[in-house]
Amino acid sequence: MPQKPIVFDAPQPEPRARTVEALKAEILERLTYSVGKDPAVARPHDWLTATILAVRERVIDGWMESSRETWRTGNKRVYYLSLEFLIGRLMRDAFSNIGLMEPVRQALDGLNVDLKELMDLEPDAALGNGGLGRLAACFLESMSTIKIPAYGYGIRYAHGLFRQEMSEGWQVELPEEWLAHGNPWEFERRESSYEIGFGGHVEPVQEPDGSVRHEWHPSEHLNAVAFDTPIVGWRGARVNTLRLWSAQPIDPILLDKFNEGDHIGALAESAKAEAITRVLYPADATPAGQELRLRQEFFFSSASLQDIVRRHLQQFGDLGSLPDKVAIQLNDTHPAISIAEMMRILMDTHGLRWAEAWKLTKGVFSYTNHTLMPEALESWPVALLERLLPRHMQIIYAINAEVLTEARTVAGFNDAQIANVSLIDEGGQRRVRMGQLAFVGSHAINGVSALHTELMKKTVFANLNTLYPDRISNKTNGVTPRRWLLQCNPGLTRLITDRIGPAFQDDIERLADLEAHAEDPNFQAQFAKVKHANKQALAALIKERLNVTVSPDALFDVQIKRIHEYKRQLLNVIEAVAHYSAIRAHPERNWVPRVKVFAGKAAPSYWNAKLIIKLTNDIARVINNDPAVRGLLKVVFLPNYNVSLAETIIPAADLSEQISTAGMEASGTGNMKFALNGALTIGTLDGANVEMREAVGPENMFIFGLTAEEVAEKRSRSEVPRGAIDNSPALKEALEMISSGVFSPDDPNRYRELIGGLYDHDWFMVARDFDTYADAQRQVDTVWADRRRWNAMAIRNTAHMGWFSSDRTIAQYAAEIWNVPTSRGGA
Ligand code: 26W
Repeated sequence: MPQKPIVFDAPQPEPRARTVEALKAEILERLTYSVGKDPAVARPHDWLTATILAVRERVIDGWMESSRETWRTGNKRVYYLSLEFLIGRLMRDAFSNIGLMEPVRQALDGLNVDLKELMDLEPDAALGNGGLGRLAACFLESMSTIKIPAYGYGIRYAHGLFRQEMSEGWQVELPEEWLAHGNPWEFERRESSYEIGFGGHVEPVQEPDGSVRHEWHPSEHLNAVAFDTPIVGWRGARVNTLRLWSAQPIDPILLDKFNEGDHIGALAESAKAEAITRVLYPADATPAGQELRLRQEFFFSSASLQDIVRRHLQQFGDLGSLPDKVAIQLNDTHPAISIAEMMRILMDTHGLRWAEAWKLTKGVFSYTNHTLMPEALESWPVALLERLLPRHMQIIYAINAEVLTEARTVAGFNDAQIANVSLIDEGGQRRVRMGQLAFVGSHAINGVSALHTELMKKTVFANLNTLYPDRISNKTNGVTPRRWLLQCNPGLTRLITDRIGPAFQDDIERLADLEAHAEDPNFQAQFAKVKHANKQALAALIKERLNVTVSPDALFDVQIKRIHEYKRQLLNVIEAVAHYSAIRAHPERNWVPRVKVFAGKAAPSYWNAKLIIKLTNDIARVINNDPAVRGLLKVVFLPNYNVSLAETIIPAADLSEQISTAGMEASGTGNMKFALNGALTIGTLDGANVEMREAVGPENMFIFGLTAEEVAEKRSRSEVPRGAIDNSPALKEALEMISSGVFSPDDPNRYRELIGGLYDHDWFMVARDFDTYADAQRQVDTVWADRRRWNAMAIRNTAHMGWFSSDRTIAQYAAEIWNVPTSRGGA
């Protein structure tokens, strides 16, 4: 590999002007010369492309500067490896972060084009399923904001998460086409392409010094081609790169075959290669377990590591300095095969000895765990790994031998403990456990909330934690306040700025200054007015999408997230039924008008989750059309939940539902976004809810339900939930209504089994948490009736969410795991 050091003495262009006039001229120029359209006939999509291209040039100025600086200083780089990046739209984010939102709006005004209309046209990049993917996107933005030289590495899926439509209340999945109009944000880097192999065999080669080197001869080859997207930090602090890999065949067409007349066969190889990056797996809690998924994982891990090692050698020339210059964060176990791939690259390609390679590997890697659910922990059949990645399987065995020796000799583990830390699960079909691999190959392992980290130490990684104490730490998740406050809620941003000044925009913990204004009736009125306007916008959207009329004066009660039994949308829906029945039984009472808003996607193969969507829609139809309810309760399910929809819904929420079975939601991040926007939380003591309660004060949150410990205890006794149902007439009645077909007259048995599960085992504690949940909801009504109290609580929620910024989270990773400096200090 030729190592030519890079010198930045080539002539550089002048940075682009940022005035309205300059932007206007350039948008026109891009429209004409890049899009190839006459302004007279240009369509909105053409204007969108031209506008992004014009602003993009200003982004590029910062991008080049950031990259040059890292080459010049030799600072350490952080690499965030994630199979998912749930980016959403980039336009408002980028424009606002480089401070060009207003000038662009004016420039477009001058061209008679409406910026808002263009923004709505931009596709929402859904290269992720949910929390884990969105966290990766928030982290990228924060790394740029606090000036960490960083790359995100992932896959450029041709089709992101499926589009959800409703057909008679059932979810149907349609392919998602985010690239249909091209993607002006990305740069294809044909020159940055790497060969990726699969299959084949391994040959041991005797070296002159007597040692044995292994040569992997894959039977299949394909290319990984890089596509780069610039990620701008707040006020353009820094611009980092999101590098997504696309799979391409080495030979697009096999001419021999074609000439023999096998036209389909000639293209088959190419289709097989491209299949790897065609679609995102839509399951967010159960591993797909399919070969294609493992191929995706290895494909992007290998391409990323080859790129990282190439860059490192080009700049520093030796591999020994790898841990000083490179930090690689594994976002869950999806990229965990990187541990073995790094060992292979260091030993087989660069000739390092095992001990040295292992030391360097552990020095660069760290791993974040996002879930404890046993069914969500990835493992691969040994036979599959052996066939697809024979060399990696050898390396995994060798790592395992080393770990098990240490466990026996140093820690004195017994057989059960040995079996528990082993990388190989020997129960039944032998499988490689990716969590164990990620753990032993990393110098730091973290959970995503205080509770989750503690549970991690006590459960999945208990023995590994004994063997390698001090590797596990907590890094409570955060969200970027730019997207989740400044951009999505301009009304509130203006109000806060008027009240406490603009400093919070650069130091979000200054939101705490709002505390002093929480009881001010004047400020409360303004705060409520902003919320009301946001609710009007949401009401309009609900009318447009569902043709349901809701009043912005009602309490907006919102649960938006992936549909999963542990997240307990079912609990919420059952409570809605009980409430419905109470309103009908007691029309004379002073009911608080409520709108229950739901949105979220179910994994296509997750039957119960899809049934819960159907149930919500069935219940909505009955309740919304029952004149006896007099509009006091409305239920809506908004289809096709995505980042953009969240940006509209969250600022309009009064109440945020965070009601997972305690111990099951690793952190949650929606919880933080809602509270930041002044919604009150009704929730369990789960994930980051626990820390939010400490931050805002227990009196400003509605906490209910079993604790994680109580849940574990009840499960271990496999106690039958009958009592919970028999002792709660309201629950009993609601369950009977649902299971007897009140909401499904066309198929009265539709929900029998679903509800039967609650009588049977109630794994998710829906029945056992029902009464305390319903009580908490009535408590919510009481506080809502005292609007001054409500508003004060809402303001306090916003005031104390500053700590839940992803800038804080990333600063902690930087100081405690990556050992890199940031513009916030530390390290
Ligand atoms: C292999 C299949 C699979 C795919 C994705 C299993 C598990 C996942 C993720 C761990 C699912 C996920 O998004 N987890 C969420 O991560 C968020 C960010 O840390 C947390 O806030 C959520 O609590 C957690 O559910």
